[in-house]
Amino acid sequence: MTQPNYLSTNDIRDRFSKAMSAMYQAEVPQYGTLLELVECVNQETLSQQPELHRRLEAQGDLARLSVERHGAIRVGTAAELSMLRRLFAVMGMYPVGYYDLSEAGVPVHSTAFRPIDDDALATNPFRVFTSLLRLELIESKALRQRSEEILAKRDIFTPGARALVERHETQGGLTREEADRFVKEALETFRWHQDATVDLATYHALHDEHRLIADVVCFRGPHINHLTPRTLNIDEVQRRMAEMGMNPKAVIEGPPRRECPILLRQTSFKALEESIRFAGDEQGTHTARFGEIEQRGVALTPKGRALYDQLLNEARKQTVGLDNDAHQAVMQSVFSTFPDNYEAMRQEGLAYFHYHLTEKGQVAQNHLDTDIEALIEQGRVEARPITYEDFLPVSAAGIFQSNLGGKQNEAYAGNANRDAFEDALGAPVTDELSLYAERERASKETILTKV
Ligand code: OOG
Ligand code: NI
Repeated sequence: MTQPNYLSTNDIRDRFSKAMSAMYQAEVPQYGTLLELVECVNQETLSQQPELHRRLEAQGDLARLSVERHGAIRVGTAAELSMLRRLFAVMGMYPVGYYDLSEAGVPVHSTAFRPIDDDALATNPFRVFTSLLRLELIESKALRQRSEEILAKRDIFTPGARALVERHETQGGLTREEADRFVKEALETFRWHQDATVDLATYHALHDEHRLIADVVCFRGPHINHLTPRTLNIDEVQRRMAEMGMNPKAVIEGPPRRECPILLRQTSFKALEESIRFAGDEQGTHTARFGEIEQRGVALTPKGRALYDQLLNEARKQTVGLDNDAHQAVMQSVFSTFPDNYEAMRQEGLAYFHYHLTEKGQVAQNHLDTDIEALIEQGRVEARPITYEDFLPVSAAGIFQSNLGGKQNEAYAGNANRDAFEDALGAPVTDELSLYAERERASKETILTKV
């Protein structure tokens, strides 16, 4: 229980995500343009699709849509990652899911810090995809040691942020005044720095191994590298991005366009080359920050996810080198075997649903039926798709690569190590599928106590 004089973790997260969005807008003006575009397309989509409007409103997705963002950061050490875990906990964000990017040739593994409860997600589902650099995968011992030395010298948190995290832990919350200070101090960790901590030669040596290593090691902190709004029509945003002077990545990642969207579709505009002052007053550039958009659909069960993975693999053999239109056409045809209708997905156990009483169901209490299917048939219970709140490793790899100049290193592959990640984090990551299953189960239980 939050004490009455403490601000709720939901409020702190909401304030922080808005402050982060304002900071990124000031840092990367194109992000502001992207927000406007997404807002405009969302309004158009809602007025063209009244049924979608009704459903999003009923399930509380409409209110959160305009604030919904995810960000991404990359850190260099276990100490940084575990301190981030404590910092995000102040905002009610917890590590969910393990993503192995070594498979895609990127030397990191990741989790997403995000809210978990229905209420928290409905208030503001702000998530941060957080990657830990895996220096152990770098072949050159000299480079590895040099990186470790550089990272050991930095503290990515302000003393004020550290003190407030501790205060939250010992007193069980933060007062309004403390929360305001916390938001300000915590934001510092994610700020962009035009000054690198190393000289240009060191930067180049690390960059030659992998651009990501340079991005993590050479700066004072884990600058937020993108902040992603949620759109209701990603194909339309992708089309208009080019018209508005943004340079979109070639294809939209994830499943194809459908009547009933599943999981997550994503695209981004390419990273910007920015000028950097290196140690010894040398000028250079670094490319890290980009813009991204996402469209979210229903969360899939293990069975649905297996079907998705199988179809994605089939399609990948046929989509190599295709432009977006051709890519989407192949995806559409391969995915035609994935039922595109919520009732079929529900009947076949492919997706998760939240069950709730309809108006009719609320009126007609105390009847004997305790069978959910019968109640649905009688119009007393409705099943709403649960929105997917997580990420997709193959899509994430595509996003990394399009912004890392396409360079990948196959030598990194086959190195999933969830135990090592959890050791560094100082806590286990929660399995994302168990969270959806639990929300579905709890919604059924609530109904059965009411009928
Ligand atoms: C993270 C890339 C992954 C997503 O939306 O899948 C990601 C990064 O580039 O640091 O953000
Ligand atoms: Ni992203």
